[in-house]
Amino acid sequence: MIKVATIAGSDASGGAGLEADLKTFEEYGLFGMAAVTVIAAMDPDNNWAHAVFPLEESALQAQLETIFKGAGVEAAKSGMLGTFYAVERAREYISAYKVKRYVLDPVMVCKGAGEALNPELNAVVAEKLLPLAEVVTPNLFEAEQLSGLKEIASIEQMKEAARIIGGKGARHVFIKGGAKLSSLTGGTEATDLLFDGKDFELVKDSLIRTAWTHGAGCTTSAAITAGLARGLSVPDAVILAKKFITSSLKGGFALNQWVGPGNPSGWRKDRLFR
Ligand code: PXL
Repeated sequence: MIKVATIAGSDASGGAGLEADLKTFEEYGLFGMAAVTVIAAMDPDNNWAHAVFPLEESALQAQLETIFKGAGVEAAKSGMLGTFYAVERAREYISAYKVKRYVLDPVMVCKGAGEALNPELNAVVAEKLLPLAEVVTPNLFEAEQLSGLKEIASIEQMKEAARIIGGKGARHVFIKGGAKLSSLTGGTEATDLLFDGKDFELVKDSLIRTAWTHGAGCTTSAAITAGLARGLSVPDAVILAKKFITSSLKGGFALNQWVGPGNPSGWRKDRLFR
């Protein structure tokens, strides 16, 4: 059995966070483990406002011991970390246990929540975690924050951001232009960019026009992690993850009036009922 772990927040609504990660690992036939950093809950009586409850440091550390010392992993990802100590503990365990296939999802926003989360953490995440990352998976907003570029609205600007972020230590930078880049450029496909420190590769798939995208970032980085755990190269893991997220978005649905998650099991329906 191939073991894989996520260090991430719990999204009680099930669409993002470690719930999305574990569902995705399962679809790849892997054994998923999770260290919870924060618990996110949403208020049905107040427009689905997000509340984030950090776990105390000793509880996080005990989970990291369980996973990295107690079991070992082929690959790991981190998602929402939420506190300075979670960033530091993630760094400590990923480096002490020499997790080479580490995917950094630099979660800075939640779709629907509207505002940036923990902006004070971004510089620390960049400094401590980018140098460990086999792949970092920013969306356009996160790529702007990590690169310092004001606005990324074209493939050329994505390339420039990727060069800057690669210069901060990540071995591969995967910037998700997705539907947002299409709407900025009038493109007809969802286009992302992979940079390996030298060459660029555009990664495209059909644009799924949907509002039900909650958890898409988490699912994408989990799928890349899962592919790496299975021994795929980074480009192959990214291309497979792109197909996976397209199916997941096709399977998206309205959970309620505020939010709609993708569905990581969407690819099975696609395959069975094509
Ligand atoms: O989609 C970003 C995200 C990541 N992790 C957790 C979340 C969210 C957004 O809601 O709740 C735990």
